[in-house]
Amino acid sequence: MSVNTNDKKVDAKRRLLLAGCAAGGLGVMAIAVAQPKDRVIKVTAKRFDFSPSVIPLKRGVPVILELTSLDIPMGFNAPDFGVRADMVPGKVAKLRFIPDKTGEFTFYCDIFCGSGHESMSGSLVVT
Ligand SMILES: [Cu+2]
Repeated sequence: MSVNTNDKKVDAKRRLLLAGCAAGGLGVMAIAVAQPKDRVIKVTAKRFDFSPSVIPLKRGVPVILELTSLDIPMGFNAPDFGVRADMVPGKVAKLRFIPDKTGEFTFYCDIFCGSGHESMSGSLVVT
């Protein structure tokens, strides 16, 4: 008889343990859902500027830049984040990265596109 009651106590403890594990599992799922999603920002180039020329980003939040040119082939180069891509009319280049530092960082055209090329730049503002 006494063995039976002990068994019941053990069962109750097991149930508590299982409930705790289930709750813990839910917690993990909630964290997974809360992961930052990729932000998509379209950037177009034309002689001799980028639109937008100032791109606000969040540190740690992955971003995908969708890059295209409206007239002639250009380049997009953001050396502070080690990324670059060609911007070709009629095509969209995707550049994904995660800003890992805050501040203002220059990006610029790195394909010679005419006499205004030297001043063709913009900034990534990471907060
Ligand atoms: Cu250029």
